[in-house]
Amino acid sequence: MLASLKSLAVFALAATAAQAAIVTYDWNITYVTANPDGLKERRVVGVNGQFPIPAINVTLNDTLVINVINQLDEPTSLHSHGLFQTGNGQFDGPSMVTQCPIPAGAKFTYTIPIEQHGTYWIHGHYKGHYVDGLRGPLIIHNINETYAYDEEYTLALADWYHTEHPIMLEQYLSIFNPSGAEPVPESGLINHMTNAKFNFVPGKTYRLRLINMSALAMFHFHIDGHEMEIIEIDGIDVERTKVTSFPITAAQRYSVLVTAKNDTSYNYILHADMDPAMFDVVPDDLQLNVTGTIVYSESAPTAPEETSQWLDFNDGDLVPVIPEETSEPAQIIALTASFNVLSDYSNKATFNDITYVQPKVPSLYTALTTGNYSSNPEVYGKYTHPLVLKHNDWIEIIINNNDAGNHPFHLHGHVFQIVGRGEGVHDPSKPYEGYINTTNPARRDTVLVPTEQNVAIRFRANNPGVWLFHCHIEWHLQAGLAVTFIEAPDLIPSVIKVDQSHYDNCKALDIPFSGNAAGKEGLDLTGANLGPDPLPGTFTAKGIVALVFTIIAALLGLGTVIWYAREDDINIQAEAAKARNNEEETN
Ligand SMILES: *[C@@H]1O[C@H](CO)[C@@H](O)[C@H](O)[C@H]1NC(C)=O
Ligand SMILES: *[C@@H]1O[C@H](CO)[C@@H](O)[C@H](O)[C@H]1NC(C)=O
Ligand SMILES: *[C@@H]1O[C@H](CO)[C@@H](O)[C@H](O)[C@H]1NC(C)=O
Ligand SMILES: *[C@@H]1O[C@H](CO)[C@@H](O)[C@H](O)[C@H]1NC(C)=O
Ligand SMILES: *[C@@H]1O[C@H](CO)[C@@H](O)[C@H](O)[C@H]1NC(C)=O
Ligand SMILES: *[C@@H]1O[C@H](CO)[C@@H](O)[C@H](O)[C@H]1NC(C)=O
Ligand SMILES: *[C@@H]1O[C@H](CO)[C@@H](O)[C@H](O)[C@H]1NC(C)=O
Ligand SMILES: *[C@@H]1O[C@H](CO)[C@@H](O)[C@H](O)[C@H]1NC(C)=O
Ligand SMILES: *[C@@H]1O[C@H](CO)[C@@H](O)[C@H](O)[C@H]1NC(C)=O
Ligand SMILES: [Cu+2]
Repeated sequence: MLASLKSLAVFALAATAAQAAIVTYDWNITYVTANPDGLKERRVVGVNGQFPIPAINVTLNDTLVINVINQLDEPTSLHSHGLFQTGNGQFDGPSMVTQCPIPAGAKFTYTIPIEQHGTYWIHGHYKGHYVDGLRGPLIIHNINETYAYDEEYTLALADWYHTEHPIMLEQYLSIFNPSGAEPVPESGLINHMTNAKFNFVPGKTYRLRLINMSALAMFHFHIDGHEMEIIEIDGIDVERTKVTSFPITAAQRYSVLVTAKNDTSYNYILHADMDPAMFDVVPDDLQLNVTGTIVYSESAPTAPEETSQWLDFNDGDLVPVIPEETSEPAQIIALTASFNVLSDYSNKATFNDITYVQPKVPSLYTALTTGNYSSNPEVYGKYTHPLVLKHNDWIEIIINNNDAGNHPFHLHGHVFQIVGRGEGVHDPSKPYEGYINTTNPARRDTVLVPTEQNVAIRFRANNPGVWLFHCHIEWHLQAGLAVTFIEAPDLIPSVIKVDQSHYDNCKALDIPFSGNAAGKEGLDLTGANLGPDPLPGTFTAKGIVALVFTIIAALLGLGTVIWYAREDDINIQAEAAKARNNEEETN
């Protein structure tokens, strides 16, 4: 059936060749020097010597071709966030999941048939390249848009750090950071600027496409003097919904329609307020409230600034224009997210006590090369946290957030329905009680699960491939908050075709590209990458640090100076966490 679907698609492409175009971008991924917040010049990752990187602009049914030359001094890869990549999972992008990364100096071409429309983004999926700047809009126009508007603007919201990601990552995951405090950004930016301007002409209707490209921050969006109507979330058109403000978490997208005023007597501020609840420490000089300007007339004064109310807006209330009914799940998977100091003494993230560790062979290549072992989760290695899904089953995932922070979870290769929300960690031995909506539920690809709450999502396993499911706070992904869905593994070899150019990446980097997670045959996993495991008993973070330092100090014959310095840090973090909790209570 899949084969015939595929040939149908090829036929349709041929039949409509007049409209459907091949849109090619040549992207040299390069280091660039930039100072986007005007506070510090630094090295960033850009494209063709430019930063911010150029937006990609295509139309439904086009084929997007990106010719990459990696001119960095380390490997890289690109993920087109939110695209289904049906039968095309070899181009999804996450390093060591669906491909070997592109080596320094190498060329690689992503070929992506466009089967959706709406607002997406493209970003690096190798280490933290996107935090260092490799992130840009990927806008897909519909052949006929669902809603009429005159003009459109894209607003890429992002947090910005003055330090390069690898340096911060090492500190974040070090044993000196047992509480897992994330690096706090120095700035928030709109379109990688501090003073973005958007020209409005009286009477016209504008579509604003908002993309949150943050590594950490959550924003609340609001425009002085203007009402907004939400019409799209994560590529899904929704019924017009009036709002004065809404939150947008890392990796989510919203489109809003805004009707311009009838006169040009004022210009107006638009606000993207970063939510400090996500930050362990809020430095005095951090500008949490990022602004831009709606310009009616260069000479007009700015309308008095409003303070927006942050609304407790529920994306589950948004109604998709094209309904999709849900179905009773054939498989229910409960995943509990926690952060703990693990057996390597660093603070790591786990789903059901497993922290994600990359395999030696990209998981997709394991699915392609292990024959009928590919349906056995063991071949993917315990620490990729493989979950095998049967073709066309409805899958329900109950995501429990057992952590003090909020987490935006993203599924590759799908949109999912938001069917339930509840308090606390759901007990899997009991029936789930949090169902809120099984009638055309809201669909999207990234959902926020607030602290100590759970969310139930559903999707149909109709896209054979290997799809990562992870927290989109980059720090948390690096800390291991991910699982791997192995969807319809029996069909993967007939649906997904990987050509030599993919394996050339592996060869150049000396990465094996067949066999199980250890690069061996059958279930012989000797030599597979292993992760740290939960520590036995009830170690506290502080107790562990004290223990580690006692050992290190003894081994190195160091005095107590460093230890006291670090203890101060820990106290500062504890104070910050306390302040944050108080703040959350008063909100
Ligand atoms: C777009 O592609 C789909 C399937 O590939 C096809 O059914 C549809 O007719 C195409 N639309 C246009 C306007 O070409
Ligand atoms: C990319 O780099 C190559 C080799 O340096 C150069 O020939 C080419 O013009 C560059 N392309 C773009 C789009 O900058
Ligand atoms: C994007 O493409 C559309 C349709 O092809 C075109 O009308 C529009 O001007 C393009 N926008 C940008 C920013 O290139
Ligand atoms: C788009 O709209 C035009 C004009 O109304 C119509 O002729 C065409 O069939 C529509 N195309 C699709 C794919 O709906
Ligand atoms: C983007 O998402 C992050 C993480 O959830 C959040 O802290 C930040 O405020 C968001 N930004 C916007 C503009 O919504
Ligand atoms: C602008 O003027 C038109 C016609 O007078 C009116 O229908 C419309 O509501 C006005 N729009 C706004 C945003 O005030
Ligand atoms: C940011 O904006 C919010 C909402 O308008 C307001 O409550 C808060 O005080 C502002 N924060 C700062 C630091 O200005
Ligand atoms: C469920 O979603 C539908 C459409 O998406 C909406 O009309 C309805 O109000 C929602 N019901 C509940 C209980 O949220
Ligand atoms: C696996 O496939 C081989 C042939 O390729 C077959 O002989 C064997 O019985 C199969 N094993 C299982 C468990 O299906
Ligand atoms: Cu997270």
